[in-house]
Amino acid sequence: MNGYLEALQPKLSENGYQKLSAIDNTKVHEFIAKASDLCNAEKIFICSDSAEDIAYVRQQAIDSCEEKILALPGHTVHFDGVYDQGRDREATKYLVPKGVVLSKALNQIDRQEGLAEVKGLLRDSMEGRTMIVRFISLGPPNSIFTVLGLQCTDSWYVAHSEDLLYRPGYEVFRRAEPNREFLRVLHSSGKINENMASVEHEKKRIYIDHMDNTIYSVNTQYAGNSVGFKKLAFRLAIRKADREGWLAEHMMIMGVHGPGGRKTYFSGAFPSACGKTSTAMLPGETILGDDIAYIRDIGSVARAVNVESGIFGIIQDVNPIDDATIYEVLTSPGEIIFSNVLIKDDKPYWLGMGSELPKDGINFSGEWHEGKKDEFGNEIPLAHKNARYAVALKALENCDPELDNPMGVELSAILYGGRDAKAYVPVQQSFSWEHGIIAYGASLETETTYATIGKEGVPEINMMSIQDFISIPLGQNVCNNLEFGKKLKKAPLVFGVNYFLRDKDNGKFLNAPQDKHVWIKWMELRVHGEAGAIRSPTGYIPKYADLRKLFDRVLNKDYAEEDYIKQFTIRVPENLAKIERVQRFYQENVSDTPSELFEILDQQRQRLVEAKERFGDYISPENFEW
Ligand code: SPV
Ligand code: MN
Repeated sequence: MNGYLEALQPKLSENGYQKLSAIDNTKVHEFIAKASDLCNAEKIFICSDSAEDIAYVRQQAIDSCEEKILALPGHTVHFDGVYDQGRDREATKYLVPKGVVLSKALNQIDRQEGLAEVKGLLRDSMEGRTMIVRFISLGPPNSIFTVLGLQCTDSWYVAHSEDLLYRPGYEVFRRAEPNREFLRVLHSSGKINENMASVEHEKKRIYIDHMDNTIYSVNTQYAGNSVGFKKLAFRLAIRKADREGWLAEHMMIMGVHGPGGRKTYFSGAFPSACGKTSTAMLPGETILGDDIAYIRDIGSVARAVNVESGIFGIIQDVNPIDDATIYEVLTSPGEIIFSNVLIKDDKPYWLGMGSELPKDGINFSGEWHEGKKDEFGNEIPLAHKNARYAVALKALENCDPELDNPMGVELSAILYGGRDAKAYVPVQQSFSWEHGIIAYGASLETETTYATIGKEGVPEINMMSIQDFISIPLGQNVCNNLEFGKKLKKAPLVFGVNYFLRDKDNGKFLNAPQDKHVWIKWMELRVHGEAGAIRSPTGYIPKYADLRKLFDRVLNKDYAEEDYIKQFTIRVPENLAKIERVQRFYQENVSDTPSELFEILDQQRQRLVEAKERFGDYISPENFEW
């Protein structure tokens, strides 16, 4: 027995003590002992991932009132505080040791100062509470991809969510060598009110200490800030991947089903609320992951795993028309945690669900009725726009069978999708790996959305949709992506998609949400060399005849040529302006930008200028078939 185990013994049950002693890793015991000392937990519960422990965690989430039972079997609801409804960029900081410089685009604080501050906030935060300890395997266990994680939290809701969203890791820790590396998370909800929501939002802190592979999170419960293996450990994984020569990406992974029963895997990076989950959940396709992927070069092929094993998805606009598969899951029995929806008669309601909505109920603001105002006089919506659900992938009929393949799946295509009202066409294929990484990935533009706290609709560059999580110099991330593909025998094709293009005259969206299914099927044909394309200045774009067939086959829709022309017209001024913005962003913010980025953007500018000289500002796709 080591000193840490000894110190922990009084707070553990006999069984808990046995479970913890079975893990032969002093660093594990040390982290738990220090966490418990700092937070002054009354008791410690070690979750071994046995059916009994899992059931206990779920029951405690209900008994503690962090979750309430809903009408359908397996459904519960959790509410986060009014000021705790999304990831919090301002409260999230990297701890930077003296003498180390991080990109100025990253929110940061001196390491010593930050540690003192966050530990001050965590001190005694678990007085009278139980600290729950969870062991997680990020990626399938016992695979080259596996990264281990350990979280201490005082929230049963957080512990329960981890059960739905991650693979169990206790047995992996138990069998691992004594000095096995792992990521650490310490979370406390801090002071909570009668509704069990964190109240001291001005003292919310999420600090990332990469020196110690540790994340500290306090005074928050929103899962994106508290479930450490979501975006918090992801930030540490990006550093690890950088050191070890692989990629940790904010990407979904899906199996796209093509002619003759073949299946082709795509991964896709989209900023929050830009259609990532609904792409991965398209009816008839299979989902392998919806948020975070680890990608490695194995035998000169890009192979990917889902870091997680569940979905923490946005539940706005999920209805039988736009998101049939998810809608079906959310309205059927099965284990689901809803958060920040409206509850009426024990049933969940959300914005854009496609049916009549109640005029009152309980939501994140407490008792709610139509017209209720917040303290600033703004109307409180029925449900938060960033309301979410947590569900295990295995509970879904469309879960891809390769989810736990320790070798991952071979990626044939990578998608980058932004929120671009003006410039990029709905779908295009890059001329090369490098062109795709730069012109689509590194140039990804979006608008801030409700998934983070702050103003909505502010345009911004969100490099590879990873900007909020990047923990290495931004230019280094571009280089890592460029190099990764250059080394592959056959790099995945790179596509840019844009579900948010608007009519330049009336401002209306040019596509219905379902149209993305056609783009996916077109890309699948491109991977197999079964669809033609037109070379435009910004990439290869689809031919009308191919899309027409696909619209008919996939959506049973007549696709008018006039719509095609509107959607695939190359808008030269808007594209030139985009290049300007991207260049300026890298020039001003990213001192280590590789020169290849500027060269590739210059080439794109050149192609646009030449096309403009021949055809004018707005160029219908037919013109490019020379
Ligand atoms: C996202 O916003 O990208 C999410 C949810 O996947 S969160 O856990 O908040 O990051
Ligand atoms: Mn995400």
